[in-house]
Amino acid sequence: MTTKDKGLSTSRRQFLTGAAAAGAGAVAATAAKAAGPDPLITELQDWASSTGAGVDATPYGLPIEFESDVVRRNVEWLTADTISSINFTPIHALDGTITPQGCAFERHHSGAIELKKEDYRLMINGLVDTPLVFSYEDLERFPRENRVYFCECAANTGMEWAGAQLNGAQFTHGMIHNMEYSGVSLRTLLNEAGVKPEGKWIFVEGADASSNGRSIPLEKAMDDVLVAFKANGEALRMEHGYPVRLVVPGWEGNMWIKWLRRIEVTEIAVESREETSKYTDTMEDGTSRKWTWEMDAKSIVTSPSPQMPIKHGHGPLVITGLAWSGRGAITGVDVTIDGGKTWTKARLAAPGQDKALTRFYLDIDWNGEEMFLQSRARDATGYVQPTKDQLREVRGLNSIYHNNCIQTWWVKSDGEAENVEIS
Ligand SMILES: Nc1nc2c(c(=O)[nH]1)N[C@H]1C(S)=C(S)[C@@H](COP(=O)(O)O)O[C@H]1N2
Ligand SMILES: [Mo]
Repeated sequence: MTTKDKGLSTSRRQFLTGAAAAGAGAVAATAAKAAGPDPLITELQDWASSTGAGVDATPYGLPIEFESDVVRRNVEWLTADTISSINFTPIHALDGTITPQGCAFERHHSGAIELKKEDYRLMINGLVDTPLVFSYEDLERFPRENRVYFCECAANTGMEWAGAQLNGAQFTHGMIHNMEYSGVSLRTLLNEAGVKPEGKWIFVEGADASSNGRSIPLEKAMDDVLVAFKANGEALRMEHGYPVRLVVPGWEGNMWIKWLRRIEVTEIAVESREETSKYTDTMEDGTSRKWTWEMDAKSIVTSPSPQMPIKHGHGPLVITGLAWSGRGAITGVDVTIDGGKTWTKARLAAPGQDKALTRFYLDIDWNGEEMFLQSRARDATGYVQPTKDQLREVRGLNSIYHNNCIQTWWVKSDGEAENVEIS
C-alpha cells in the first residue's frame, strides 16, 4: 500500500493538471463542458446583478436552504413514540469535529423540557458538610473551564449486533456529538459542599419527569466531570439540557444528565433503573455486564457511505471519517478498501484529543473497482477497535449497548454504498 500510495500523489497531480487542460478519462464530462463557454463564468448572474440580503435579515442565522438535507433523522421503527426517543446526527454530511447543536442527536426519556434560568436550582446534598443550592447565577461565579468532548449514547450502533441493518452512517453511528463545553468543574462544587469521608458515589438526576438518575463513582466526579452551561460558545439548546447539563467525559451518554437538578453524595451506588434493567448487557451465559461506563475506541468512515455515494467517477477520492475513545486520545486510524486484507494509515486532521472526536482522511486514487471500506481506531491505551466477529465472540448476541465493532461499507463500482458484513 505504501508504494501504491506514492504512486497516488503523482496520478493525483496528473489528474488535476489534466482537468485544467481539458484532458480525457475521468474528467471527460467536465472537460466537454469546459470546451464551450461556461455561462456560469461568461454571463452576468442574478446574484451579481442586484444587492444581496442586508445584515438585518438574519439576526440569528440558519443553514442556507441548499443544505436543508443536513438534518437530524429518526429511524421510524425506533420512534413509535417521539417523547421517549432518539434521533441521529447527520455525521455523513459534516466535516471537521465539532457538531453544531442544531443537528446534534437527541435522546430523551420523557421529552425535552423548557426550564428558565430564573427557575433553575441545583442542589448538592447527602454525605456533605454543608448541603447547598445553587442558582444559575451562582454557578456563573465559579471559575470556568472550556473543554471539547464527545457524547455517545451507549446504544449507538446497537441495532447492528445481529447483522448489517441500517443504511447510513447517520443511522448506524449518529448517536454521537462533539462540542466545546464551558462550565464549572464538578470538583469545585463538591469541594464547596465538602464531601464527607464516607461519601464514595454521587447520584445525579435531571429536572425532567424521567429524572434519568445515575450513580457515578466519586473518583470520576472529582476528575474531569463538568457542570456545563454553554456548548460551542452559546447557551445549551433546550434539547441538550438548557440551562445546565452534566458532561461526563468518555462515559456513556446516559450519564450526561440534562437539566441537572440534584447531586446526592452517597456511600453506595443507588442501582437505579437506568443502571440495572437498562444500560446493562446480557451475556451468552445469562449474566449481565454492569457499570460499563467507558465508551470503547471506535471509528466510522462517514464518506463515502450509503448516504454519501461517489458521484464523480474514478480518480482522486477523499475518504474521511471520525474516531474516538472514552479512554483518552486517538493515536491512529487505519483504513482498508479491500475488507481488511491490507490497511493504510489514515491522516489525522489534528493530533487526537482526550475523549474527543478525531477527524481522519485517506486520499486515494480510486480505480472504479468495488471496495469493502473499513476503518480501525487505536487509542492511547494501545487498545485496537475489534471486528464484529471478535466482539461477538466476547459479548454474544444479546447485547444492545457498547457495540464498537469495525463497520463495513460495500462501495460498488457505480459509487453507491451499502451496509454489509464480511467475515
Ligand atoms: N435528564 C435527562 N438527562 C439525560 C437523558 C434524559 O432523558 N433526561 N437522556 C440521556 C441519554 S440516554 C443520552 S444518550 C444523552 C443524550 O444527550 P443529547 O440529547 O444532548 O444528545 O443524555 C442523557 N441525559
Ligand atoms: Mo443514551
